[in-house]
Amino acid sequence: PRNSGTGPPATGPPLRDCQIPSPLLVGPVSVHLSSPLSLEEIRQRNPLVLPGGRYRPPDCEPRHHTAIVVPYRNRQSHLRALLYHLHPFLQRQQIHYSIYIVQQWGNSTFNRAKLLNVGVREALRDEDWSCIFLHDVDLLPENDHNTYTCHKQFPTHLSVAMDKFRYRLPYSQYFGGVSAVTPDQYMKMNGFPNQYWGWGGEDDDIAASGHNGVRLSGMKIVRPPVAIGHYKMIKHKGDRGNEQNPRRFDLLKRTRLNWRSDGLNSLTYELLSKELEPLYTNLTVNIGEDP
Ligand code: UD2
Ligand code: MN
Repeated sequence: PRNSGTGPPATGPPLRDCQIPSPLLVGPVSVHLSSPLSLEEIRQRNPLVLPGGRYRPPDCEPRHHTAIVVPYRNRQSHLRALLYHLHPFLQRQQIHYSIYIVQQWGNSTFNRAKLLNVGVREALRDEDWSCIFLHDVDLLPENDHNTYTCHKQFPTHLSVAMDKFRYRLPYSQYFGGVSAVTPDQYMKMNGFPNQYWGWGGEDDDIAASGHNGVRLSGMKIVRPPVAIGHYKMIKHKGDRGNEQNPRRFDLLKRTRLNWRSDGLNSLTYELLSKELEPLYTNLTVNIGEDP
């Protein structure tokens, strides 16, 4: 069907499928980080983006439906830089997409993985997304051949070559930064762990614990070629409220015991608001605090 909820009404003949690869791709793009534009200026440059940060290609039927989920607190300038780069990037890929900013309410210790769980659950209430991206706010993709779509069988790790790691994979089980799962893969993993408060470990919990990553339950991780998976990370210091988690090493030892009971099936939170901003859907959520 032409419509899955948010598109314009179906009138006239059906659209033809979007071409693969998209004819709009340009390959490497230079990502400059100096003084990002205002949200209003970014909105003006992306006139086809609908409230909530939604988009579908106007002249072909998209083959991919991707929700971008961003864990977030207090990173205004990074958010502007991300929206500035990501909207045109995704439009060139001719994907049907929406951007969700999952904002942790209050001052308790930050919990990236739990925010991701909230984002996945809330995004799937909106739409039958075929792919869900888990995206740090400070990472900007530098090549639009790195498509924001999912592999049918296996979780994908996209940010394989970042400037901060001198454009190499830092270690083979690394799963941080930008990754993607289908809803099925996500269910199979029982989502992400909810118990990692503060910086570190939560990404390794998925990929690096034991043989092939127990949480991956037999799945492996697929990656784009290093030449394509280039990202710039906006330079930043550690945030207040996201200090290194000293318990991460102990938690990682227990993944094998815990993963079936800690994740999607144990997720609790209170959604405080959901606002359809011009360039993104803003979810403000109370996820509690480190017990
Ligand atoms: C690395 C990983 C990241 C995650 C983290 C450990 C890279 C590029 N990324 O990021 O995926 O595994 O280590 O937890 O290696 N955030 C806020 N506000 C805060 C704190 C964090 O919005 O106050 C969000 C934001 O989206 C940020 C992400 O959490 O990009 C990760 O935090 P970080 O950027 O401080 O950590 P970093 O760069 O070491
Ligand atoms: Mn970062």
